[in-house]
Amino acid sequence: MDSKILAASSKHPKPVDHVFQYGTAGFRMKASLLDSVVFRVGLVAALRSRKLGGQTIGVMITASHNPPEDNGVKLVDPMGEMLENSWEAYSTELANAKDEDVVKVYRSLEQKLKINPDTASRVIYARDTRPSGPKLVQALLDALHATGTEYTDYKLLTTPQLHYLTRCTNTEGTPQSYGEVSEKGYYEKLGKAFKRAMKGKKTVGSVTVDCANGVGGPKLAELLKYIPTGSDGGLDIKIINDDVLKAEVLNHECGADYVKTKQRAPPSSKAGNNERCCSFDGDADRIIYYFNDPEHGFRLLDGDRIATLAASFIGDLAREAGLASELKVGVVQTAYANGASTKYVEKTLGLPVVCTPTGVKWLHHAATKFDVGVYFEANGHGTVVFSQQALKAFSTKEPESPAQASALETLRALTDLINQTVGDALSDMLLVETILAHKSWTPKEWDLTYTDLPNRLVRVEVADRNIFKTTNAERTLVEPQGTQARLDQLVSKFKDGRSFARASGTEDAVRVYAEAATRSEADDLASKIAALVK
Ligand code: NG1
Ligand code: ZN
Repeated sequence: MDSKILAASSKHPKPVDHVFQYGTAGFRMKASLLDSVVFRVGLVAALRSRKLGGQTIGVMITASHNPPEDNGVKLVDPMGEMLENSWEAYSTELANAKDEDVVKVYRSLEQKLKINPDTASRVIYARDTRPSGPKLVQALLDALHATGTEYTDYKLLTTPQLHYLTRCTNTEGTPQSYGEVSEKGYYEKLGKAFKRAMKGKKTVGSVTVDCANGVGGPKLAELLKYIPTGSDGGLDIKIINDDVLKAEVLNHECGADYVKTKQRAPPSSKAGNNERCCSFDGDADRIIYYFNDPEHGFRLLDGDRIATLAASFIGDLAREAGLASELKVGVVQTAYANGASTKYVEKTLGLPVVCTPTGVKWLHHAATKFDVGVYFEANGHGTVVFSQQALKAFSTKEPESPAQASALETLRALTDLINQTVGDALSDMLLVETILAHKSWTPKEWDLTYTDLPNRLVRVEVADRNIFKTTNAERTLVEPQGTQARLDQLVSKFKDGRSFARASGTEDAVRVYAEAATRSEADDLASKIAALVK
Protein backbone atom coordinates (compact mmCIF):
# COMPACT_ATOMS: atom_id res chain seq x y z
CA MET A 1 0.00 0.00 0.00
CA ASP A 2 2.88 2.39 0.79
CA SER A 3 4.07 2.59 -2.79
CA LYS A 4 0.51 3.07 -4.03
CA ILE A 5 -0.07 5.95 -1.61
CA LEU A 6 3.28 7.49 -2.54
CA ALA A 7 2.58 7.25 -6.28
CA ALA A 8 -0.92 8.67 -5.90
CA SER A 9 0.27 11.43 -3.59
CA SER A 10 2.83 12.58 -6.16
CA LYS A 11 -0.10 13.48 -8.44
CA HIS A 12 -1.43 15.80 -5.71
CA PRO A 13 1.50 17.84 -4.41
CA LYS A 14 0.95 20.16 -1.49
CA PRO A 15 1.31 23.89 -2.21
CA VAL A 16 4.51 24.97 -0.46
CA ASP A 17 4.29 27.20 2.60
CA HIS A 18 0.58 26.79 2.94
CA VAL A 19 -0.77 25.84 6.37
CA PHE A 20 -4.12 24.05 6.37
CA GLN A 21 -6.53 23.65 9.24
CA TYR A 22 -9.58 21.46 9.71
CA GLY A 23 -11.94 24.04 11.21
CA THR A 24 -15.61 24.11 12.19
CA ALA A 25 -16.50 23.66 8.51
CA GLY A 26 -13.75 21.20 7.57
CA PHE A 27 -11.09 22.53 5.18
CA ARG A 28 -12.28 25.49 3.16
CA MET A 29 -10.40 27.86 0.83
CA LYS A 30 -9.80 28.77 -2.82
CA ALA A 31 -10.45 25.58 -4.80
CA SER A 32 -7.08 25.91 -6.54
CA LEU A 33 -5.32 25.20 -3.21
CA LEU A 34 -7.41 22.20 -2.26
CA ASP A 35 -6.19 19.31 -4.42
CA SER A 36 -3.63 17.84 -1.98
CA VAL A 37 -5.98 18.47 0.95
CA VAL A 38 -8.80 16.43 -0.61
CA PHE A 39 -6.39 13.62 -1.46
CA ARG A 40 -5.21 13.49 2.14
CA VAL A 41 -8.73 13.75 3.53
CA GLY A 42 -9.37 10.61 1.47
CA LEU A 43 -6.52 8.93 3.37
CA VAL A 44 -7.99 10.09 6.70
CA ALA A 45 -11.41 8.75 5.70
CA ALA A 46 -9.84 5.34 5.04
CA LEU A 47 -8.12 5.38 8.43
CA ARG A 48 -11.27 6.52 10.23
CA SER A 49 -13.36 3.80 8.60
CA ARG A 50 -10.81 1.11 9.49
CA LYS A 51 -10.59 2.42 13.04
CA LEU A 52 -14.37 2.00 13.30
CA GLY A 53 -14.29 -1.57 12.05
CA GLY A 54 -15.21 -0.77 8.45
CA GLN A 55 -18.16 1.50 9.13
CA THR A 56 -18.84 3.90 6.29
CA ILE A 57 -17.47 7.46 6.46
CA GLY A 58 -18.95 10.31 4.40
CA VAL A 59 -16.91 12.85 2.47
CA MET A 60 -18.61 16.04 1.31
CA ILE A 61 -16.98 18.43 -1.14
CA THR A 62 -18.56 21.85 -0.74
CA ALA A 63 -17.86 25.42 0.33
CA SER A 64 -21.42 26.09 1.44
CA HIS A 65 -22.23 29.84 1.34
CA ASN A 66 -18.78 30.90 0.14
CA PRO A 67 -18.08 32.26 -3.38
CA PRO A 68 -18.02 29.97 -6.45
CA GLU A 69 -14.22 29.94 -6.73
CA ASP A 70 -13.90 28.45 -3.23
CA ASN A 71 -14.37 24.86 -2.26
CA GLY A 72 -14.01 22.70 0.81
CA VAL A 73 -14.07 19.20 2.16
CA LYS A 74 -15.38 17.68 5.36
CA LEU A 75 -15.82 14.25 6.87
CA VAL A 76 -19.01 12.74 8.22
CA ASP A 77 -18.97 10.14 11.00
CA PRO A 78 -21.03 6.92 10.77
CA MET A 79 -24.20 8.15 12.47
CA GLY A 80 -24.21 11.22 10.22
CA GLU A 81 -22.58 13.49 12.79
CA MET A 82 -19.65 15.81 12.25
CA LEU A 83 -16.22 14.19 12.46
CA GLU A 84 -15.14 13.44 16.05
CA ASN A 85 -13.11 16.30 17.45
CA SER A 86 -9.77 14.52 17.94
CA TRP A 87 -9.75 13.50 14.27
CA GLU A 88 -9.79 17.13 13.17
CA ALA A 89 -6.23 17.34 14.47
CA TYR A 90 -5.19 14.14 12.63
CA SER A 91 -6.68 15.54 9.43
CA THR A 92 -4.79 18.78 9.95
CA GLU A 93 -1.56 16.86 10.59
CA LEU A 94 -1.85 14.83 7.41
CA ALA A 95 -2.92 17.85 5.34
CA ASN A 96 0.22 19.70 6.40
CA ALA A 97 2.70 16.82 5.99
CA LYS A 98 5.45 17.41 3.44
CA ASP A 99 4.86 15.43 0.24
CA GLU A 100 7.69 13.04 1.04
CA ASP A 101 6.28 12.43 4.56
CA VAL A 102 2.69 11.55 3.62
CA VAL A 103 3.17 7.78 3.94
CA LYS A 104 5.14 8.20 7.15
CA VAL A 105 2.43 10.33 8.78
CA TYR A 106 -0.29 7.97 7.50
CA ARG A 107 1.49 4.99 9.07
CA SER A 108 2.25 6.82 12.31
CA LEU A 109 -1.42 7.69 12.72
CA GLU A 110 -2.29 4.07 12.00
CA GLN A 111 0.08 2.96 14.76
CA LYS A 112 -0.83 5.61 17.26
CA LEU A 113 -4.54 4.90 16.84
CA LYS A 114 -4.04 1.12 16.80
CA ILE A 115 -5.70 0.71 13.43
CA ASN A 116 -5.55 -2.67 11.76
CA PRO A 117 -4.58 -2.04 8.10
CA ASP A 118 -6.34 -5.27 7.09
CA THR A 119 -9.76 -4.07 8.23
CA ALA A 120 -12.03 -3.06 5.35
CA SER A 121 -12.55 0.67 4.75
CA ARG A 122 -15.67 2.18 3.22
CA VAL A 123 -16.51 5.70 2.08
CA ILE A 124 -19.43 7.44 0.41
CA TYR A 125 -19.04 10.88 -1.08
CA ALA A 126 -20.82 13.68 -2.89
CA ARG A 127 -20.24 17.29 -3.96
CA ASP A 128 -22.12 20.51 -4.53
CA THR A 129 -22.45 22.26 -7.92
CA ARG A 130 -19.13 24.11 -7.98
CA PRO A 131 -17.10 23.70 -11.21
CA SER A 132 -14.02 22.65 -9.20
CA GLY A 133 -15.93 19.67 -7.74
CA PRO A 134 -15.18 16.95 -10.34
CA LYS A 135 -11.41 17.53 -10.29
CA LEU A 136 -11.36 17.38 -6.48
CA VAL A 137 -13.38 14.17 -6.60
CA GLN A 138 -10.56 12.74 -8.70
CA ALA A 139 -8.08 13.56 -5.93
CA LEU A 140 -10.33 11.83 -3.41
CA LEU A 141 -10.68 8.78 -5.67
CA ASP A 142 -6.91 8.46 -6.01
CA ALA A 143 -6.70 8.21 -2.20
CA LEU A 144 -9.54 5.67 -2.01
CA HIS A 145 -7.92 3.50 -4.69
CA ALA A 146 -4.47 3.72 -3.08
CA THR A 147 -5.87 2.59 0.27
CA GLY A 148 -8.11 -0.13 -1.16
CA THR A 149 -11.24 1.59 0.11
CA GLU A 150 -14.70 0.58 -1.12
CA TYR A 151 -16.77 3.57 -2.15
CA THR A 152 -20.02 4.87 -3.60
CA ASP A 153 -20.14 8.12 -5.55
CA TYR A 154 -23.45 9.94 -4.95
CA LYS A 155 -22.47 12.72 -7.37
CA LEU A 156 -24.44 15.90 -6.61
CA LEU A 157 -26.12 16.09 -3.19
CA THR A 158 -26.90 18.64 -0.52
CA THR A 159 -24.63 18.28 2.51
CA PRO A 160 -27.48 17.02 4.73
CA GLN A 161 -28.42 14.39 2.13
CA LEU A 162 -24.92 12.97 2.42
CA HIS A 163 -25.20 12.97 6.22
CA TYR A 164 -28.53 11.15 5.88
CA LEU A 165 -27.08 8.55 3.49
CA THR A 166 -24.07 7.97 5.75
CA ARG A 167 -26.37 7.13 8.66
CA CYS A 168 -28.66 5.00 6.46
CA THR A 169 -25.68 3.05 5.13
CA ASN A 170 -24.40 2.26 8.62
CA THR A 171 -27.77 1.32 10.07
CA GLU A 172 -29.12 -0.64 7.09
CA GLY A 173 -30.81 -3.87 8.16
CA THR A 174 -30.65 -3.02 11.89
CA PRO A 175 -33.51 -1.99 14.20
CA GLN A 176 -32.02 1.54 14.13
CA SER A 177 -32.33 1.75 10.32
CA TYR A 178 -32.56 5.42 9.42
CA GLY A 179 -34.12 4.93 6.00
CA GLU A 180 -33.57 3.51 2.55
CA VAL A 181 -30.00 3.97 1.33
CA SER A 182 -30.69 6.12 -1.72
CA GLU A 183 -31.41 9.70 -2.67
CA LYS A 184 -34.92 8.58 -3.58
CA GLY A 185 -35.26 7.05 -0.12
CA TYR A 186 -34.53 10.48 1.36
CA TYR A 187 -37.32 12.14 -0.65
CA GLU A 188 -39.76 9.33 0.10
CA LYS A 189 -39.07 9.50 3.81
CA LEU A 190 -39.53 13.27 3.93
CA GLY A 191 -42.55 13.19 1.63
CA LYS A 192 -44.40 10.55 3.65
CA ALA A 193 -43.55 12.19 6.96
CA PHE A 194 -44.67 15.59 5.69
CA LYS A 195 -48.08 14.22 4.65
CA ARG A 196 -48.50 12.55 8.04
CA ALA A 197 -47.41 15.66 9.93
CA MET A 198 -49.61 18.04 7.91
CA LYS A 199 -52.79 15.96 8.45
CA GLY A 200 -54.41 17.51 5.37
CA LYS A 201 -53.80 21.07 6.53
CA LYS A 202 -52.81 23.80 4.15
CA THR A 203 -50.36 26.62 4.70
CA VAL A 204 -51.60 30.21 4.47
CA GLY A 205 -50.41 31.62 1.13
CA SER A 206 -47.30 30.69 -0.78
CA VAL A 207 -43.64 30.42 0.13
CA THR A 208 -40.91 31.80 -2.15
CA VAL A 209 -37.78 29.67 -1.87
CA ASP A 210 -34.40 31.17 -2.81
CA CYS A 211 -32.03 28.28 -3.50
CA ALA A 212 -28.84 30.43 -3.68
CA ASN A 213 -28.30 29.01 -7.21
CA GLY A 214 -26.84 25.98 -5.48
CA VAL A 215 -27.48 22.26 -5.24
CA GLY A 216 -30.61 22.89 -3.15
CA GLY A 217 -32.45 24.04 -6.31
CA PRO A 218 -32.55 20.78 -8.24
CA LYS A 219 -32.95 18.80 -5.03
CA LEU A 220 -35.95 20.85 -3.94
CA ALA A 221 -37.49 20.36 -7.39
CA GLU A 222 -37.02 16.61 -6.91
CA LEU A 223 -38.46 16.65 -3.38
CA LEU A 224 -41.58 18.44 -4.62
CA LYS A 225 -42.46 15.32 -6.63
CA TYR A 226 -43.00 13.53 -3.32
CA ILE A 227 -45.05 16.09 -1.43
CA PRO A 228 -48.53 17.51 -1.93
CA THR A 229 -48.30 20.90 -3.59
CA GLY A 230 -50.61 23.47 -5.14
CA SER A 231 -54.22 22.52 -5.77
CA ASP A 232 -54.13 19.21 -3.84
CA GLY A 233 -53.42 20.98 -0.54
CA GLY A 234 -50.05 21.07 1.17
CA LEU A 235 -47.51 23.58 -0.08
CA ASP A 236 -47.61 26.37 -2.62
CA ILE A 237 -43.92 26.85 -3.48
CA LYS A 238 -42.30 29.38 -5.81
CA ILE A 239 -38.66 28.55 -6.50
CA ILE A 240 -36.20 31.34 -7.34
CA ASN A 241 -32.41 31.39 -7.82
CA ASP A 242 -32.16 27.79 -8.97
CA ASP A 243 -29.66 28.29 -11.80
CA VAL A 244 -26.88 25.74 -11.33
CA LEU A 245 -25.45 26.04 -14.84
CA LYS A 246 -23.88 29.49 -14.48
CA ALA A 247 -21.12 28.93 -11.92
CA GLU A 248 -20.67 32.62 -11.12
CA VAL A 249 -24.20 33.12 -9.77
CA LEU A 250 -23.83 30.65 -6.87
CA ASN A 251 -24.49 32.51 -3.58
CA HIS A 252 -24.29 35.78 -5.52
CA GLU A 253 -26.78 38.35 -4.23
CA CYS A 254 -28.91 35.52 -2.91
CA GLY A 255 -28.91 32.74 -0.36
CA ALA A 256 -29.20 32.53 3.42
CA ASP A 257 -25.88 34.18 4.19
CA TYR A 258 -26.63 37.17 1.93
CA VAL A 259 -30.05 37.66 3.49
CA LYS A 260 -28.77 37.30 7.06
CA THR A 261 -25.77 39.59 6.71
CA LYS A 262 -27.34 42.23 4.44
CA GLN A 263 -30.67 42.07 6.29
CA ARG A 264 -32.54 42.25 3.02
CA ALA A 265 -34.29 39.99 0.50
CA PRO A 266 -32.35 38.96 -2.61
CA PRO A 267 -32.95 41.58 -5.35
CA SER A 268 -34.40 38.82 -7.56
CA SER A 269 -37.29 38.19 -5.13
CA LYS A 270 -40.67 39.30 -6.39
CA ALA A 271 -42.54 38.40 -3.21
CA GLY A 272 -45.14 40.94 -2.10
CA ASN A 273 -45.89 42.34 1.35
CA ASN A 274 -46.47 39.74 4.10
CA GLU A 275 -45.51 36.90 1.72
CA ARG A 276 -43.42 34.21 3.31
CA CYS A 277 -39.93 33.75 1.86
CA CYS A 278 -36.95 31.60 2.74
CA SER A 279 -33.36 31.27 1.55
CA PHE A 280 -31.07 28.22 1.55
CA ASP A 281 -27.30 28.45 1.43
CA GLY A 282 -25.14 26.91 -1.33
CA ASP A 283 -25.19 23.36 0.06
CA ALA A 284 -28.67 23.61 1.61
CA ASP A 285 -27.79 23.00 5.24
CA ARG A 286 -28.95 26.45 6.37
CA ILE A 287 -32.30 28.18 6.04
CA ILE A 288 -33.51 31.66 6.92
CA TYR A 289 -37.10 32.92 6.65
CA TYR A 290 -38.15 36.54 6.08
CA PHE A 291 -40.94 38.74 4.77
CA ASN A 292 -41.70 42.34 4.06
CA ASP A 293 -43.95 43.96 6.62
CA PRO A 294 -45.69 46.99 5.08
CA GLU A 295 -45.40 48.84 8.40
CA HIS A 296 -41.94 47.80 9.62
CA GLY A 297 -40.14 46.85 6.41
CA PHE A 298 -37.90 43.80 6.05
CA ARG A 299 -38.35 41.25 8.84
CA LEU A 300 -35.87 38.44 9.35
CA LEU A 301 -37.02 35.14 10.85
CA ASP A 302 -33.64 33.60 11.57
CA GLY A 303 -32.35 30.44 13.21
CA ASP A 304 -33.44 31.67 16.65
CA ARG A 305 -36.98 32.10 15.33
CA ILE A 306 -37.02 28.63 13.81
CA ALA A 307 -35.73 27.16 17.08
CA THR A 308 -38.38 28.95 19.15
CA LEU A 309 -41.12 27.95 16.71
CA ALA A 310 -40.05 24.30 16.77
CA ALA A 311 -39.59 24.24 20.56
CA SER A 312 -43.00 25.77 21.18
CA PHE A 313 -44.76 23.35 18.79
CA ILE A 314 -42.99 20.22 19.99
CA GLY A 315 -43.28 21.29 23.64
CA ASP A 316 -47.07 21.69 23.19
CA LEU A 317 -47.32 18.31 21.45
CA ALA A 318 -45.40 16.60 24.26
CA ARG A 319 -47.84 18.10 26.77
CA GLU A 320 -50.88 17.13 24.68
CA ALA A 321 -49.47 13.61 24.38
CA GLY A 322 -49.18 13.40 28.17
CA LEU A 323 -45.40 13.09 28.00
CA ALA A 324 -44.33 16.46 29.43
CA SER A 325 -43.16 15.06 32.77
CA GLU A 326 -41.38 12.12 31.15
CA LEU A 327 -39.40 13.90 28.45
CA LYS A 328 -36.91 16.72 28.81
CA VAL A 329 -37.39 19.25 26.02
CA GLY A 330 -34.68 21.92 25.69
CA VAL A 331 -33.12 24.45 23.35
CA VAL A 332 -29.43 24.87 22.53
CA GLN A 333 -28.10 28.19 21.28
CA THR A 334 -24.79 30.01 20.92
CA ALA A 335 -23.91 33.42 22.34
CA TYR A 336 -25.07 34.93 19.02
CA ALA A 337 -28.69 34.05 19.75
CA ASN A 338 -30.72 37.16 20.32
CA GLY A 339 -31.30 37.74 24.04
CA ALA A 340 -35.02 38.15 23.40
CA SER A 341 -35.21 34.62 21.96
CA THR A 342 -33.45 33.17 25.00
CA LYS A 343 -35.83 35.00 27.33
CA TYR A 344 -38.84 33.82 25.27
CA VAL A 345 -37.79 30.17 25.53
CA GLU A 346 -37.06 30.36 29.25
CA LYS A 347 -39.88 32.63 30.40
CA THR A 348 -42.74 32.15 27.91
CA LEU A 349 -42.18 28.55 26.82
CA GLY A 350 -40.81 27.52 30.21
CA LEU A 351 -38.03 25.44 28.63
CA PRO A 352 -34.35 25.29 29.55
CA VAL A 353 -31.72 26.89 27.28
CA VAL A 354 -28.11 25.73 27.05
CA CYS A 355 -25.43 27.90 25.44
CA THR A 356 -22.44 26.32 23.67
CA PRO A 357 -19.46 27.65 21.71
CA THR A 358 -19.94 28.43 18.01
CA GLY A 359 -19.91 25.43 15.66
CA VAL A 360 -22.68 22.97 15.00
CA LYS A 361 -20.86 20.01 16.52
CA TRP A 362 -21.03 21.65 19.97
CA LEU A 363 -24.71 22.45 19.65
CA HIS A 364 -25.55 19.00 18.36
CA HIS A 365 -23.68 17.35 21.19
CA ALA A 366 -25.45 19.46 23.84
CA ALA A 367 -28.83 18.81 22.20
CA THR A 368 -28.39 15.04 22.56
CA LYS A 369 -28.47 15.54 26.35
CA PHE A 370 -32.20 16.33 26.07
CA ASP A 371 -34.95 13.92 25.04
CA VAL A 372 -36.01 16.51 22.51
CA GLY A 373 -33.10 18.85 21.80
CA VAL A 374 -33.77 21.78 19.51
CA TYR A 375 -30.61 23.51 18.33
CA PHE A 376 -30.01 26.33 15.88
CA GLU A 377 -27.31 28.84 15.16
CA ALA A 378 -28.74 32.30 14.53
CA ASN A 379 -27.52 31.97 10.92
CA GLY A 380 -30.06 29.23 10.24
CA HIS A 381 -28.10 26.02 10.74
CA GLY A 382 -29.87 23.63 13.06
CA THR A 383 -32.24 20.76 13.65
CA VAL A 384 -33.98 18.76 16.37
CA VAL A 385 -32.67 15.53 17.87
CA PHE A 386 -34.73 12.93 19.72
CA SER A 387 -33.38 10.53 22.35
CA GLN A 388 -34.04 6.78 22.20
CA GLN A 389 -36.35 7.25 25.17
CA ALA A 390 -38.38 9.88 23.29
CA LEU A 391 -38.67 7.68 20.20
CA LYS A 392 -39.77 4.77 22.38
CA ALA A 393 -42.34 6.88 24.22
CA PHE A 394 -43.82 8.19 20.95
CA SER A 395 -44.24 4.70 19.56
CA THR A 396 -45.32 2.78 22.66
CA LYS A 397 -47.45 5.14 24.73
CA GLU A 398 -51.09 4.07 24.79
CA PRO A 399 -53.17 7.18 24.05
CA GLU A 400 -55.91 7.95 26.58
CA SER A 401 -57.88 10.24 24.29
CA PRO A 402 -58.20 11.08 20.59
CA ALA A 403 -56.27 14.31 21.27
CA GLN A 404 -53.39 12.32 22.78
CA ALA A 405 -53.44 9.90 19.85
CA SER A 406 -53.28 12.79 17.42
CA ALA A 407 -50.39 14.48 19.23
CA LEU A 408 -48.46 11.20 19.33
CA GLU A 409 -49.00 10.64 15.62
CA THR A 410 -47.73 14.16 14.84
CA LEU A 411 -44.68 13.60 17.04
CA ARG A 412 -43.90 10.31 15.28
CA ALA A 413 -44.22 12.04 11.91
CA LEU A 414 -41.87 14.82 13.05
CA THR A 415 -39.16 12.34 14.01
CA ASP A 416 -39.15 11.18 10.38
CA LEU A 417 -39.59 14.63 8.87
CA ILE A 418 -36.66 16.14 10.77
CA ASN A 419 -33.18 15.24 9.58
CA GLN A 420 -31.69 14.35 12.94
CA THR A 421 -28.15 14.01 11.62
CA VAL A 422 -27.53 17.69 10.86
CA GLY A 423 -29.23 20.98 9.94
CA ASP A 424 -31.07 20.47 6.64
CA ALA A 425 -32.71 23.33 4.73
CA LEU A 426 -35.17 21.03 2.90
CA SER A 427 -36.25 19.23 6.05
CA ASP A 428 -36.26 22.40 8.18
CA MET A 429 -38.42 24.14 5.58
CA LEU A 430 -40.98 21.32 5.69
CA LEU A 431 -40.91 21.50 9.49
CA VAL A 432 -41.56 25.25 9.54
CA GLU A 433 -44.28 24.93 6.90
CA THR A 434 -45.94 22.15 8.91
CA ILE A 435 -45.93 24.21 12.10
CA LEU A 436 -47.24 27.35 10.39
CA ALA A 437 -50.01 25.25 8.77
CA HIS A 438 -51.00 23.76 12.14
CA LYS A 439 -51.09 27.18 13.75
CA SER A 440 -52.69 28.85 10.66
CA TRP A 441 -49.98 31.49 11.00
CA THR A 442 -48.69 33.98 8.48
CA PRO A 443 -45.11 35.17 9.01
CA LYS A 444 -46.54 38.18 10.81
CA GLU A 445 -47.93 36.09 13.70
CA TRP A 446 -44.65 34.21 13.87
CA ASP A 447 -42.75 37.50 14.01
CA LEU A 448 -44.98 38.77 16.82
CA THR A 449 -44.05 35.97 19.25
CA TYR A 450 -41.23 38.15 20.61
CA THR A 451 -39.31 41.27 19.59
CA ASP A 452 -35.61 40.89 18.81
CA LEU A 453 -33.31 43.21 20.72
CA PRO A 454 -31.47 45.52 18.31
CA ASN A 455 -28.02 44.04 17.72
CA ARG A 456 -24.82 44.59 15.82
CA LEU A 457 -22.11 42.16 14.73
CA VAL A 458 -18.75 43.71 13.82
CA ARG A 459 -15.68 42.12 12.37
CA VAL A 460 -12.51 43.60 13.84
CA GLU A 461 -9.14 43.06 12.17
CA VAL A 462 -6.52 42.63 14.86
CA ALA A 463 -2.79 41.97 14.81
CA ASP A 464 -3.16 38.51 16.37
CA ARG A 465 -6.59 37.03 17.00
CA ASN A 466 -5.06 34.09 18.92
CA ILE A 467 -4.43 36.27 21.98
CA PHE A 468 -8.20 36.36 22.53
CA LYS A 469 -9.10 33.43 24.76
CA THR A 470 -12.59 32.84 26.06
CA THR A 471 -14.53 30.73 28.54
CA ASN A 472 -18.23 30.41 29.46
CA ALA A 473 -19.27 29.35 25.92
CA GLU A 474 -17.22 32.18 24.41
CA ARG A 475 -19.05 34.85 26.39
CA THR A 476 -16.21 35.78 28.73
CA LEU A 477 -12.67 36.79 27.75
CA VAL A 478 -9.96 35.37 30.00
CA GLU A 479 -7.17 36.87 27.88
CA PRO A 480 -5.94 39.53 27.24
CA GLN A 481 -6.08 40.14 30.96
CA GLY A 482 -8.29 42.99 32.07
CA THR A 483 -10.20 43.27 28.78
CA GLN A 484 -13.32 41.52 30.10
CA ALA A 485 -13.53 43.88 33.10
CA ARG A 486 -13.38 46.89 30.78
CA LEU A 487 -15.94 45.27 28.49
CA ASP A 488 -18.29 44.66 31.44
CA GLN A 489 -17.94 48.25 32.52
CA LEU A 490 -18.96 49.53 29.08
CA VAL A 491 -21.89 47.11 28.88
CA SER A 492 -23.19 48.17 32.30
CA LYS A 493 -23.90 51.64 30.95
CA PHE A 494 -26.45 50.32 28.42
CA LYS A 495 -30.03 49.32 29.08
CA ASP A 496 -30.49 45.63 28.16
CA GLY A 497 -26.85 45.71 27.11
CA ARG A 498 -24.99 42.49 26.31
CA SER A 499 -21.77 42.08 24.41
CA PHE A 500 -18.93 39.64 23.87
CA ALA A 501 -15.81 39.39 21.74
CA ARG A 502 -14.23 36.20 20.42
CA ALA A 503 -11.76 35.13 17.77
CA SER A 504 -13.51 33.82 14.66
CA GLY A 505 -12.88 30.16 13.93
CA THR A 506 -13.21 30.66 10.18
CA GLU A 507 -11.70 34.09 9.47
CA ASP A 508 -8.64 35.98 10.62
CA ALA A 509 -10.56 38.44 12.77
CA VAL A 510 -12.25 39.04 16.10
CA ARG A 511 -16.03 39.24 16.10
CA VAL A 512 -17.79 41.63 18.40
CA TYR A 513 -21.47 41.14 19.11
CA ALA A 514 -23.56 43.70 20.97
CA GLU A 515 -27.21 44.13 21.74
CA ALA A 516 -29.04 46.88 23.61
CA ALA A 517 -32.49 48.41 24.04
CA THR A 518 -32.32 50.59 20.92
CA ARG A 519 -30.68 50.43 17.52
CA SER A 520 -28.39 53.40 18.15
CA GLU A 521 -27.32 52.06 21.56
CA ALA A 522 -26.53 48.63 20.08
CA ASP A 523 -24.41 50.32 17.39
CA ASP A 524 -22.74 52.51 19.96
CA LEU A 525 -21.94 49.60 22.28
CA ALA A 526 -20.59 47.50 19.39
CA SER A 527 -18.26 50.25 18.23
CA LYS A 528 -17.03 50.90 21.78
CA ILE A 529 -16.22 47.21 22.30
CA ALA A 530 -14.61 47.03 18.85
CA ALA A 531 -12.37 49.94 19.82
CA LEU A 532 -11.54 48.14 23.07
CA VAL A 533 -10.32 44.94 21.38
CA LYS A 534 -8.62 46.66 18.43
P1 NG1 B 1 -16.93 32.01 13.17
O1 NG1 B 1 -16.14 32.52 12.00
O2 NG1 B 1 -16.13 31.14 14.10
O3 NG1 B 1 -17.65 33.13 13.86
C1 NG1 B 1 -18.91 31.28 11.51
C2 NG1 B 1 -20.31 31.52 12.00
C3 NG1 B 1 -20.81 30.30 12.74
C4 NG1 B 1 -20.67 29.03 11.90
C5 NG1 B 1 -19.28 28.93 11.31
C6 NG1 B 1 -19.17 27.84 10.29
C7 NG1 B 1 -21.26 33.62 12.86
C8 NG1 B 1 -21.13 34.72 13.84
N1 NG1 B 1 -20.32 32.66 12.92
O4 NG1 B 1 -18.08 31.03 12.62
O5 NG1 B 1 -22.13 30.50 13.15
O6 NG1 B 1 -21.65 29.00 10.90
O7 NG1 B 1 -18.88 30.14 10.66
O8 NG1 B 1 -19.20 26.62 10.89
O9 NG1 B 1 -22.20 33.59 12.05
ZN1 ZN C 1 -23.90 25.34 4.29
